[in-house]
Amino acid sequence: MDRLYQQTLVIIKPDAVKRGLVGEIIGRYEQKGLTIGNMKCLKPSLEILSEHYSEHVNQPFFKKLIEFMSSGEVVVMVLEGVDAVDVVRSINGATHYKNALPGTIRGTFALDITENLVHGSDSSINAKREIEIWFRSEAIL
Ligand code: IDP
Ligand code: MG
Repeated sequence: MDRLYQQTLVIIKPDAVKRGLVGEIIGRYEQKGLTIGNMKCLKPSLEILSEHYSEHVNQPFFKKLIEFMSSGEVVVMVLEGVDAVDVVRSINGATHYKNALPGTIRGTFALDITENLVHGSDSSINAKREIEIWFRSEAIL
């Protein structure tokens, strides 16, 4: 398989920020060799979260997810590197804490289905879509 240089979108969720795990989580991506292309801290609106999670709009957990994600500050990052999309998701671990392997971020720190510390794009196409959503209004400096 070819090695693809990719960008992916990571969100460090409000539970991780409240628990003081931002440095620990960013460190795991950096140790793997991924680099930070862009990064900011904000309290997301319901509108931007609805757009980001539009694929889940009909899921029973949607409202709880959006409320949780808007409950505090998050750190939004573009991470770059070889196969960044899949590498980030393997560092993050499985969505459900019971399935997340020890050593992954969720396997180490999560005990809740909703509050699972991190988001990582699930494909290169979605990474592009999500980067556009979260960073589109940036001024060109
Ligand atoms: P992912 O974050 O691993 O890509 P998705 O299936 O895209 O997982 O779900 C998005 C987010 O919605 C999850 O990270 C989690 O916070 C939340 N979520 C997913 N499934 C459930 C569920 O069954 N109950 C409650 N929350 C869920
Ligand atoms: Mg997902």
